[in-house]
Amino acid sequence: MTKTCILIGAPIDTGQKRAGCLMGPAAYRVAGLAQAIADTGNRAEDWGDLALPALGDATCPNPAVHSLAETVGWTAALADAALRAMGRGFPIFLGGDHSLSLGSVAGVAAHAQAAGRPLFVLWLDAHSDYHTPLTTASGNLHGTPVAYIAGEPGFDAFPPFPAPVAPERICLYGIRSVDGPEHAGLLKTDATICDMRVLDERGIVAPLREFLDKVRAENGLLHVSLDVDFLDPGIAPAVGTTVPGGITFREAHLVMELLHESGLVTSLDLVELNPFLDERGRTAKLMVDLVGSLMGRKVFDRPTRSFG
Ligand code: 6HN
Ligand code: MN
Ligand code: MN
Ligand code: MN
Repeated sequence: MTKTCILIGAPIDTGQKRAGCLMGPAAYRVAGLAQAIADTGNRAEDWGDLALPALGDATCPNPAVHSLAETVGWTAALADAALRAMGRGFPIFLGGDHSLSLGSVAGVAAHAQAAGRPLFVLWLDAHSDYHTPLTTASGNLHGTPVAYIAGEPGFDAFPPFPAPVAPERICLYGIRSVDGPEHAGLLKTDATICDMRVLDERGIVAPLREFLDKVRAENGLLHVSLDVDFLDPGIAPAVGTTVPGGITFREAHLVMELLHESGLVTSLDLVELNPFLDERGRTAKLMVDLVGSLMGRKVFDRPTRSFG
């Protein structure tokens, strides 16, 4: 089925401390995202970049937390855009750091609730991003979206999450860096944790298929959040939080190909690209190629599927 991809730029870098992620949306456009989508026979509609609304007052008892008012503002702007875009097509959020998912997933969740369908979230990341504003030691709010999405307490400064996603509908896939408080929080949930130990032992396909089967069984919507640091730093250097031992080039494409084949994905975040750290655009280009695979680009188009 032909999809209309709606590109929504979110030039955010206040969710962490290193400058540069705000150039992400521009880098994706330069790397040819719209054309890569068109090449798969789908449509791309670019809504341009969102702007940060006027800042309100926001306070947090954890003194480490910074840029709270900015993050709350972006969250509201993104939630609004996400809800509008879900009514028209397949939104692709161009970050910007991962704090953008506080808003993108909030809007997607509001749409799912209105549609009467359960939302599932696949988090492709080196990190679990399960801090709350109360537990983060770095104070970087890009480390918090999964806890917000799951409805954890501690987000008083933020709009209440519209329809929290039950942790059993969340899959953290590729993780290899989890802080103590995140670990403690996650242990209390039944989120699906496909950390690198699991993927090394079982391979990348079976655990992903199991999660996709659950989405299908419940006729769910599926939001995919793709953090650049999911990928091994050797192939994707343009991110401020590299962690060794990541997903390889072919594994990443295979994940995207399986997601395409499932037909289940309804929205996507591309986050944490810092073009200032890139090498001749290779990370931006890889992310664009991965979107191509997610949208159906194939090396060899078999008339009938002969595997799996
Ligand atoms: N990301 N856990 C670390 C922190 O500062 O809280 C890293 C967070 C990384 C965030 O992956 O989007
Ligand atoms: Mn992340
Ligand atoms: Mn990460
Ligand atoms: Mn931390």
